[in-house]
Formats: sequence, structure tokens, C-alpha cells
Amino acid sequence: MARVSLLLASFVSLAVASPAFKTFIVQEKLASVPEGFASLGPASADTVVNLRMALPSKDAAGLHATLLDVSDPKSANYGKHLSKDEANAFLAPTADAVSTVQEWLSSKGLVGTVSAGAGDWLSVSANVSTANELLSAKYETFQHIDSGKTYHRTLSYSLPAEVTNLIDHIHPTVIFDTPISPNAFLSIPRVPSKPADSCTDSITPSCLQSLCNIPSTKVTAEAANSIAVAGFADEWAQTADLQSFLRQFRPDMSSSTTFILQTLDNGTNTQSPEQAGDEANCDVQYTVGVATGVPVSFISVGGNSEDRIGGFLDIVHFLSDEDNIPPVMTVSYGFYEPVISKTLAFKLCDAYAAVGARGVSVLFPSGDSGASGQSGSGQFHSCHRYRPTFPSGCPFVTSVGSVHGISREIGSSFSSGGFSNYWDAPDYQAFAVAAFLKAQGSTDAGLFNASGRGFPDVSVQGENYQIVNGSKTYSVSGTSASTPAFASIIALINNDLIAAKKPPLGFLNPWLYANADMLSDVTSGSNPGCGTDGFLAIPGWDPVTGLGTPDYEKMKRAAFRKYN
Ligand SMILES: *[C@@H]1O[C@H](CO)[C@@H](O)[C@H](O)[C@H]1NC(C)=O
Ligand SMILES: *[C@@H]1O[C@H](CO)[C@@H](O)[C@H](O)[C@H]1NC(C)=O
Ligand SMILES: *[C@@H]1O[C@H](CO)[C@@H](O)[C@H](O)[C@H]1NC(C)=O
Ligand SMILES: *[C@H]1O[C@@H](CO)[C@H](O)[C@@H](O)[C@@H]1NC(C)=O
Repeated sequence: MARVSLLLASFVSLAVASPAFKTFIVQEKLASVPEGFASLGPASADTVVNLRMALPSKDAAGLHATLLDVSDPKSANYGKHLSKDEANAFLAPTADAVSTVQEWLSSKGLVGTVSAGAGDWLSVSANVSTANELLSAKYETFQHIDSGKTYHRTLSYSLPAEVTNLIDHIHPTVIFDTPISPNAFLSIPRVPSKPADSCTDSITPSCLQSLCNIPSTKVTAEAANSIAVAGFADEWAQTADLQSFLRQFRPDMSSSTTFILQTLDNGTNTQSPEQAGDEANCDVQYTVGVATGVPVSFISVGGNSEDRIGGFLDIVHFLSDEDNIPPVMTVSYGFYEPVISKTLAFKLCDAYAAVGARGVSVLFPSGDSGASGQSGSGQFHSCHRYRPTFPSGCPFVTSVGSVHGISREIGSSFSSGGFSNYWDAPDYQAFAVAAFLKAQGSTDAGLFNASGRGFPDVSVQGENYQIVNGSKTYSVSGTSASTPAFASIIALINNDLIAAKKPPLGFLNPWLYANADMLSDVTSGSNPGCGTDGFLAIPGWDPVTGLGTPDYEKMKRAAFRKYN
């Protein structure tokens, strides 16, 4: 006893001897300004930055194991999705960590706001002079050369010794997060509309219905069923455009069928032809217009979240706080993996795992820059290695690539795919990926990471989608068109499952890889880039088309087989 109190006493005196939060340790640091950006000098002292601090989760590994267990058709726990509190408990930080970080913030007169859901992020607004002091940082204004957009970032930041292990990452600091292109993954030039007489020339909902065996009859929506479509700043979905789309391409549906608007971070959804966004319109038109009868929520995330990383965090935190979470979330946006630090990428990926464990299928496009991740202006132009996309490399989301061709489906040349440098290939795909790597042999070795998580998982038609945007009908292409189409198929199967009192599909990948024969294998096409032919679509899984394209009937049968 005496010993213990002696020890305690000496700790206390140590703490008193060295004033709290004074010894700084560098947390993250960049060697130089990232390619494509230029410094415009120190940020002005009164500029306000919204700092978001990621606190380590109590049990991320436990969450991953639980997610895989409830999503594996071979497990006795398949479909036993977690409650909100159960899922969030894995990701929550320790109470001690929160109080120590708050104590540090309060030493500068600041109070952190705990994030919604698991509460593993604290956010705090501070002006640049306070932020520089708090983080021993030097915020500068940086301009993204090609777009002209400016950001406040610092090339390094430090944390007091007491909190270095209690904070995984702070944003915005060293991540220069240009989105892949201003229009997300809808990056292929818009093609003027051709008469939509053949699916070879243009894809419409009826083309997808016939190609993927999707029913056109309106389902009776089950109470728990819906699709959440993510919308980010300055991309607004138009009800007038949706009506015109339905009149032209779904004359069998009521043209007044619409979406539910949800907003966060002061998001808006301005209705005027000049404010139309083709990504938002495409996403809403190919969910409302394909998942006939399933409610669609368009979640418009406001621009106040500073940048898209803030928006990505806020939307998943928002959903993780909902009692009734939509069983499908489709997000047609993304980043290049190396642009996002590993710590931030892991935090976002864990947040997707937590909603997945609650029974949500989280869908992202694989990207529109082929194997290399080098297309598009405003990006990094050197090409030493392929750049995977994020969040497709996260093993807890489903990544959707693109194909074209009707009589024979062919991988789209822009369909991104490859291997993550952050995550290992998960067990559910190890067999499929190994078979591909064996066929690949030593071709292009060194350009990609053969031990990484391979993506995409599946693919869907993604070229020449007819959309209506700003009252104009025209074609767009991209994996971000494929993704809402795939979301619609999953939502229709969920509706069947929920009607039969079964759980929704939830995190799809273990089920997809275990039932690859329900998908149509795509065996031609490639995604060239970086001066190479890229990867080839071959029999079995490949990093152009994944396991293949969906067939609603076959997938529905596989979903119910589990219960027969
Ligand atoms: C920054 O914020 C601190 C604390 O609120 C305040 O005392 C200081 O005057 C502000 N500095 C500038 C330059 O706005
Ligand atoms: C939303 O707007 C209100 C009022 O202008 C403001 O106080 C609040 O900080 C904003 N919220 C966000 C997340 O930007
Ligand atoms: C390759 O991927 C693994 C994860 O599978 C990662 O640990 C490793 O750092 C990556 N290598 C490179 C060179 O990025
Ligand atoms: C609709 O899409 C946006 C991009 O999201 C374009 O900027 C607009 O020009 C387009 N509107 C029309 C009428 O083509």
C-alpha cells in the first residue's frame, strides 16, 4: 500500500514540475509542398479553421471481426446486424482520452464538440493564430494551381506529449485533398444526346432492366427500406429534371415520383436549371428511376464543412447517429488514396465498417482514371506507380467499376482498379485475387502492390447514361453512373428480403465473393494508363471489372438460398 501511494505521489510531483501541454512532439510533417499546389504565404491570423481531431477507437479490430462475421454467409451470425449502440461502442474513444484532449483544448480557451455517432472525433473552431499556437503549426494559404481553389494547410504540426497517443490525426493540416475532379467520378466528357433507340448508343433504365434482369414493376416499399444518395457542395438534384427524366425514360412510372431531401452542415438543394448538377441528377435519376418504388433520400452536405473530407466525415457520422439507417448508401465521389493519410483513411474506413455492421451496403465507384490514377487535369503528372483510389481500397466498402457493350460486356478503359497500398487483401477475396495475380505474372510488377486489397468488387454498365440536367437530355459516363445503378439492384433485393422478414444484405463483399457465379463474368477490356496496357479483364476477378456484372434474379436467388 505504502509503495503504491509513494509511486502515485512521485507521478503527481512530476506532472506539477513540468507544466502541462508544453512539450511538443511532431505528429505529421510533409517534406515539401505537394505537387500541383503553391503557397500564397502565411494564412491571416484571424482566418478561422475548423479543426477535426480523430481519437483512437476502443476496438476497431473487434469491429472488423464482427462485421466480417455478420456478413459472411457461412457464419451462424450472418445477418445478425448490430444495433446503433453496439456498432458505435466499438469505435468510441476512451473517456480518459476525451477528457485529456478537452483539458488540453481548454488550456487555450477552446472546447471540442464531440462528433455524432461513435463520438470518435472532436471538432473545434479556432483562428489561425490560436491554431498555430495550439499545434505549433504554421498555417499557410495554398492554391491548387489548376483549379485556383485555395486551402489553409500547414506543412507540419505537433502535439503536446500528453496527447500524442490520444489523437490519430487532425484535419485540416497536412492533407491537400483535391477531389479527383470537380465532377467527382463523372469525369468523361458529356456527349450530346443521340436518339435513345438502342442500348448500344445510350443506357436508360429500361436498358439496365433488360441487361440486369431488374423488375420494372413498382415494389411496395418496406418501412425499413431506402437508398441514401450522398450529395456534396454545389451539386444539386433537380426535381424538374427528375420529372423530365421519368417522363422520357420511365413512362410507366408516375413522373411525380421524387426523392426525399435531407441536409446537413447547412446543405441546401437549390432548384433552378442554372444550379443543376449532373452528378447529383445522375445519382437520383438512376436510383429513383431504377429501384422502382424504393424511397430515395438525397443527403445534401453543405459547403461549410470546408472541404470534401469534412463532408465525407459528416455524412457517415450523421448516418451512424440515425436510429433507422438506410440499408444502402451510394456515394459517387472519392479521392486518390495517397492524397489521404493512412490514419485518416483508416478512420473513414472504420466508420464505413460500423454502418456496415448495422446492415448497410456502402457503395463507392472505383474511379474513372484507369489503372494508373493519372488522368484528369489538376492532378499529379508524374507516373512512377499506379495510384489506387479511396475509399475503394477500404476492405469494408463495395467498389463498383464500369463496363460497356451489350451483346458482350467489355471493361471500360477508364474503369479504375488495382490494389490498395494501405490495406491487405482481405480473406474474403484472397482466393479470387491470387488467381488474378497468377495470371498477371510479372507484367508491370513494381507499378502496383500485389499484397493490397484489390478493387473493384463488381461492375455495371457505365457509358453513355442518358440523364436530364438543367432541362437538357444528354449522355454521361463514369463509374459514378454505375454505382447508383448497382445500389438500385441491391435495394430491390433488400425490399424482397425485408418483405420476407429477413435482414437486408448489409456489407456485401463476403457474400459477393462466395457467390461469384451469380454475377456475369466480364472477360475482355482493359484499363490502360501510365504508358502501360493497364490490367486486363480476364475470367474470374480482375481489377477492371471485379467479379462481373449483376443479375437481379440470380442475386435474389442467392440471397434467399441462405434461408431455404
Ligand atoms: C484569435 O482568437 C483568440 C481567442 O479567441 C483571440 O484572443 C485573438 O484576438 C484572435 N486573434 C485574431 C488575430 O483574430
Ligand atoms: C449553419 O449556419 C448557422 C447559421 O448561419 C451557423 O451558426 C452554423 O455554424 C452553421 N453550421 C455549419 C455546420 O456550418
Ligand atoms: C503494400 O501494401 C501493404 C498492405 O497490403 C502495405 O502494408 C505496404 O506498405 C504497401 N507497400 C507500399 C510500397 O506502399
Ligand atoms: C449540369 O451539370 C453541371 C455540372 O454538375 C454543369 O456545370 C452544367 O453546365 C450542366 N447543365 C447543363 C444545362 O448542361
